[in-house]
Amino acid sequence: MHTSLLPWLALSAALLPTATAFYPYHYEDDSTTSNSRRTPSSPAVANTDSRSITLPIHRITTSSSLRTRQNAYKIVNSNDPKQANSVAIDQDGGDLSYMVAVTIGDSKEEYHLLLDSAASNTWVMGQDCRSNACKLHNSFGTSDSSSLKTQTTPFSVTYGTGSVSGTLATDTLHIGPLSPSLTFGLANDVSSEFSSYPMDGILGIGRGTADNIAAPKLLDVLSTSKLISAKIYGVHLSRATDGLSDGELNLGTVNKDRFTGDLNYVDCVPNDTGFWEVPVSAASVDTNSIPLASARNAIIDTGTSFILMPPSDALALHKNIAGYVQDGETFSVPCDTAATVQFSFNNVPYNISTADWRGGKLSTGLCRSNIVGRQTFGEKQWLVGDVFLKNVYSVFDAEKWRVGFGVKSAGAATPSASSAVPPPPTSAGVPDAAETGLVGSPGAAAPSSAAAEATQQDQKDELQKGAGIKRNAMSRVVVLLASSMFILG
Ligand SMILES: *[C@@H]1O[C@H](CO)[C@@H](O)[C@H](O)[C@H]1NC(C)=O
Ligand SMILES: CC(=O)N[C@H]1CO[C@H](CO)[C@@H](O)[C@@H]1O
Repeated sequence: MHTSLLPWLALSAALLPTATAFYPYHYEDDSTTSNSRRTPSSPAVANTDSRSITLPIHRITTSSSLRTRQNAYKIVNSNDPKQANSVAIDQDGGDLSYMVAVTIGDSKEEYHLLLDSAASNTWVMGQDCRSNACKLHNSFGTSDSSSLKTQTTPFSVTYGTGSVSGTLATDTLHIGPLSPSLTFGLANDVSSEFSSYPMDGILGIGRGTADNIAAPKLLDVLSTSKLISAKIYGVHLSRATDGLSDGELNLGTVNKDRFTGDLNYVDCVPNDTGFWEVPVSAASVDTNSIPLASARNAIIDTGTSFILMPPSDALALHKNIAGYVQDGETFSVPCDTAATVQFSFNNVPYNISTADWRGGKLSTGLCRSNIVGRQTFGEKQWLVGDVFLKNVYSVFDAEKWRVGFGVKSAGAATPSASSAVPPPPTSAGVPDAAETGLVGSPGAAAPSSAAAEATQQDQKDELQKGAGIKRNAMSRVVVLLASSMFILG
């Protein structure tokens, strides 16, 4: 994974301005390869009774040697939501990947699928997949579920650095208390980049209509099978440092306990992309509004970790942060900055707390900014991901094609600007395959033998340790760009 940035940029540029789905984004540091953080040969036994500890997911060995695998990716599970028709949103412990655990058919195995609001493709790694990424993850197939109906219809999703392809299949998807029958992709070929992320597949909850998986979309299926009464969902993302493990996806209705006051609904812009794309009425740092040449839109994407905007916009924003330093498309800022970044929708301002947009500490003594200067799509489009979404309760309304934002209720803690500088979320870096023999998740600290005993305090301790790893100033950026060239035409 020690690929230089330029090829990535070139690839992503070549794909512009096609639509995307999945845009996890993390910094990669040269100095962070740490063998000690990974002991893939001795995974701890998962305590499958608890939803709130760090679980190494353990693939149960079956007949085929191909399937002798052990999934040691770190997942921080959230508690089961109290509201009906809801499911926990888990994460990687570093606020980079938000996932929903599902089971499929009569399989007892859990699959963690990345929650992707920017596309409607759903796929899971298949049992016949021989790609390295599949060997490292939980895979699914006919030996897992007797109700699985496979097809020969191929699907393919092309990413900036590779692709996922396979064939379609139909089975019952168990998502929280709901069990729709869904046609999804069974991936037989998965590019190596997926070795770096904990998810076993992707759960597409975008608005896309044209799509490379030619089957009814999850929201439509839930609606037509009368499992939900409205095509709407609400998202509350957990913040790892809050330690609340309270991420939740509310299907068919919103969770009124998650926000105060009314939802601020913003109509999606006319589009042909299938994005949840809404106009940004203003952006500011503290009280300084950021001068923008023209109106900007935000693509609201749960599958994107950070906030990506065209370079000139990112520069204009950071110019309002005292002491910022630009390094190509990335920026760093003094770690003690108290600047509050605000995005307004329908002229209602939403704070992005400092602890969210300000990332981990670099060896320069500065901290990264999680707002990156990269044009992902059009020059007016910002890709607004989890760094923002952690600060609001968000509602995706496919009945009226609008996105609602709610101010989070007390109880959903908001870190103050003065809270401790968070450790770099990718403290493990991406392990060097040559050294570890395994390419793993950026957040995939190998679970200790006492993982079954792990508590949130343990996780915090581990994160603190990660913070102590010497950082290399010249961090690089690794991007997995999902193109919907085939998805959205
Ligand atoms: C947003 O940030 C500003 C500046 O720090 C602060 O004055 C204001 O109270 C914050 N608003 C909310 C709702 O937290
Ligand atoms: C607001 C909105 O949803 N506009 C359009 C988005 O794109 C689809 C497909 O082209 C249109 O049908 C919507 O009207």
